[in-house]
Amino acid sequence: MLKTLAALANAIRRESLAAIYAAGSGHPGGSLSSADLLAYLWVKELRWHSGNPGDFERDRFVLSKGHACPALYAAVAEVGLIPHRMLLTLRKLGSPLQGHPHVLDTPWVETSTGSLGQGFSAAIGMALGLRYKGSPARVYVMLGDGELQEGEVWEGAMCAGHYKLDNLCGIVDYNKMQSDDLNENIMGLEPLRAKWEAFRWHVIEINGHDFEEMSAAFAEARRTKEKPTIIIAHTVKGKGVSFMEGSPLWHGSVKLRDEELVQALRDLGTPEDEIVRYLDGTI
Ligand SMILES: Cc1ncc(C[n+]2csc(CCOP(=O)(O)OP(=O)(O)O)c2C)c(N)n1
Ligand SMILES: [Mg+2]
Repeated sequence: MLKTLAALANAIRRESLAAIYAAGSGHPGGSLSSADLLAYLWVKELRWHSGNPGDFERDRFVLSKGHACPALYAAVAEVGLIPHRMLLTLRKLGSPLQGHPHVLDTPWVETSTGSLGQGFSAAIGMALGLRYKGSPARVYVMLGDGELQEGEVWEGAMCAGHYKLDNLCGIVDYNKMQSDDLNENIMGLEPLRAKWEAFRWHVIEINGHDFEEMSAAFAEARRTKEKPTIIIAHTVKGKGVSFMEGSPLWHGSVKLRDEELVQALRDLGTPEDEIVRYLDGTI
């Protein structure tokens, strides 16, 4: 099972980069840091019950760090909700796969996101509404660490803690960077665990590239009652691509040159004949 997840996350990374390359624009760094978590969530954690996005009892997922949507799109393609060939329409006019997730024509997008902080608030509203209606569905929301610098996040955190939303699970992609620099140089987040605890959340810290740790953390979140859970997932921005790892240059929105896509795909272990097909858009 774990090997399969690793292969799937690798495919999400390749497909995210190919889509950003084809679009001539997009955010690779935060897509690569979140690829393992998105693979786990979509394959192992989210329950779609009938498999119908219109099913009221489905678990909800909100990518509040909406700019990382190339990885979300690749993940939903991996679980069969959209065709793979659609991925290369990223950011094109008329495509459902816009540069930030948009609710139109994408039933697996619960709310449009991209303006940082807002998706988190919307997810909290969903969790509250589902609880009032007696639904067993859970709400999962992924935030960026730079996103945590938005004041709206902490208003939401206070609300979810106050209302004891134990059907809500937040995941922070803690890659230590936002757009141009380390968060610590822009506006420090630490002590991050203590902040969430102060807002009455149950806190779990994991390595966001380790599937065993994810499995235990999501199980613990499901068991936790009377509190929302936040999983602080330590990750590496640009994970898997040598020249992107830990470099703020690759946050986005970037245009990938041919040689950069080739190097990135080689770093991800892509066979040479497949690299050619990624370059000419026939994969
Ligand atoms: C309200 C708002 N302010 C600014 C931006 C521009 N912006 C897009 S991504 C980003 C940095 C986000 O950093 P982080 O949340 O850490 O994302 P990641 O590192 O996962 O890519 C910023 C400032 C935005 N999308 N929304
Ligand atoms: Mg970040």
